[in-house]
Amino acid sequence: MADYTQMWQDLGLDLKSHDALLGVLGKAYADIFLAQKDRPEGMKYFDFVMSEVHGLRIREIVDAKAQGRVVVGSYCVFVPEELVLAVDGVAVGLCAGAEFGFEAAETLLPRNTCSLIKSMFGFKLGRVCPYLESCDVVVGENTCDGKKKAYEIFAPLVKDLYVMDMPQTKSEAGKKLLREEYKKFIAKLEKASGKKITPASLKKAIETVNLKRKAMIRLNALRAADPAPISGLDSLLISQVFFHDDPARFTDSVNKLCDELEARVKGHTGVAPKGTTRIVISGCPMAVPNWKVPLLIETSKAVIVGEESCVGERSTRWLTEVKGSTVDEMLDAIVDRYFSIDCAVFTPNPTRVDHVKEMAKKLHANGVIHYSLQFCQPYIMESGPVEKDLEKSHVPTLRLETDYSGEDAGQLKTRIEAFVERLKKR
Ligand code: BJ8
Repeated sequence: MADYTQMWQDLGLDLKSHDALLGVLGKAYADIFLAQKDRPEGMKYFDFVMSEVHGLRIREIVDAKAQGRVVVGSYCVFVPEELVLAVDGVAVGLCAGAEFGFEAAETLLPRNTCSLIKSMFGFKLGRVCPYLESCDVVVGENTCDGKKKAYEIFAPLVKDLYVMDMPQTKSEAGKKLLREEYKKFIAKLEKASGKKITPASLKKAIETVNLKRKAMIRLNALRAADPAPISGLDSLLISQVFFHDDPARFTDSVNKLCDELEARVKGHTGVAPKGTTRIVISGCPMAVPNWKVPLLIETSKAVIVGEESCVGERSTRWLTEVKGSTVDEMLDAIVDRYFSIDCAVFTPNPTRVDHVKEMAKKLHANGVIHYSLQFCQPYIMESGPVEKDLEKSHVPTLRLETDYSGEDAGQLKTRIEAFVERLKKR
């Protein structure tokens, strides 16, 4: 990696802590990802992206800012990337998946807060995230109670926190609220960027994001093959990169990888022997560099073939219909698309378990591992009924609750291995 010290300094990063974080991240990446066997050649692009995750991509974002483009960060897949692109902005996902700065975070938050929220504070208080420090606007969303209240405390820490209200029910009133909030968000984006959204700019943005999602749909479908042509770890990594890479370049790289995976499927080659136990993961999002549970699964003689998560199919399965000739008409299509997302903050939320079942079937999974972060009420609460429903449908399910620490790795590994054994005996 080139020397980016000046750029990091200009962004206000704490260079010492940042260096330490990059050191840990680089080692973990080599141990977890580069050590895998039979990886597709196409993963080289993603290895490069990760080696430059705080370097080249940040340089691109800083250059985009210098050209007058607005940088908008968000913590949730309910924030429409299409609207950000329509003002020629740069959209970046900010969720963090590392146990960093938790002590500082706990001076502002209760200890029993989920790791994702603590990490969001830890990265800010420790000044180690160049994505967050590059943002002109940070968008919060009133989804779970944890985030909702955390944004009140987060607001004074960032330059411009814009909070969007979110529906909690899949009702007509809920949909109306989402539309109103997206309308207000358009006004915010236009003000922040000094650019107006036009039918042409919005149509182009919808098409760009659709292409990105289509590439992920193509990738996810290829994982139905046995042997699995790509590991769950690599697939998760791609889903994580989805949130901060340049959209067109990302789409192109995923499609090139898919060409290679198609050849693998035809040639019956993969990352694990044919007949390896196949798992679908379902639950909370796994933000980069949260690779703990997938690593434990894939080192327990199993392969992950799908992720029912916001860092996974929940953010890619729906496309926005390209229809209408006015911004308002196109916004209707955007609202339709986003209102389909079945996050556990909705009550009731029946389509989510249907999607888990559908994924398990189409990806020929032997079982589902439900993953919840500790103190995440929506997903923990939902995990009981989801497990019951899946087991009733003859889909064996294991429920895990964990955090970002490595302390429970041994215990989790024992449970995962026992579950894989159970699946083998069926
Ligand atoms: S659409 S899943 S990205 S809200 S883990 S902070 S829910 S207490 S992240 Fe999410 Fe949007 Fe929903 Fe997806 Fe709260 Fe749970 Fe923490 Fe969570």
